[in-house]
Amino acid sequence: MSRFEIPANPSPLSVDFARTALVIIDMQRDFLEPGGFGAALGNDVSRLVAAVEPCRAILTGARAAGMLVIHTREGHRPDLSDAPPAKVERGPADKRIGACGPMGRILIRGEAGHDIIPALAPLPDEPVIDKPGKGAFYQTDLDLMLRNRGIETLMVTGVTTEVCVHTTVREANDRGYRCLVLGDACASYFAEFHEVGLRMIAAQGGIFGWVSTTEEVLAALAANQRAA
Ligand code: TIU
Repeated sequence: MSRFEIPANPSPLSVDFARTALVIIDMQRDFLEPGGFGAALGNDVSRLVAAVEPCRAILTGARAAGMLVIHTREGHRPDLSDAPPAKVERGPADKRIGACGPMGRILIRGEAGHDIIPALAPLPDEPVIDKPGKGAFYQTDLDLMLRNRGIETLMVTGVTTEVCVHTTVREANDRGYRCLVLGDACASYFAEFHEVGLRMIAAQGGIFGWVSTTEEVLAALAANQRAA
């Protein structure tokens, strides 16, 4: 038996772990460390540190349970051919996507800043989705990957709550996936956007999904392990 009821907002969610994937959004050095894309946008990147330990805990739990784990990275080809000019041409030229920073070219695949932070490094058999946009479904094979494995529920974590997490949850909602967002495993550069972003997901009876915590899911995974 792998079906468990997870306490969540706005209501408990019945989850079949065999048909659930953990999706960790953009826990990249470019967003979490000084000198990357997040900092170039004028943000205090230290605000995202809060999500690291919860992400690590749920990643460990998901791996132990044999769940599908998917990592995403936002970034672009070195020639910027997949980067819309409207996205690139913002802010001062020396801080734009493709400009050179202390972790290499900003938000460019293959550069040090584009890597996922070492604490959450993907294992060789865990798919990594490289996405050119905010949403993990846009111009990627994520939907195909999930459907091939019969996934119906996504546990979503990562950064930032109101940007790439929100966009991905909205895309997933429209494609028929149930989304369980682990609020403590997400973070934003803006405390109020994080809080309101989570509220927006669960409002109106769960208009985009459900919001829970790492602790609640780890408790259910432990019960799942005992039942196995
Ligand atoms: N700026 C910001 O909050 N986020 C992004 O640009 N990308 C993601 O959220 N990953």
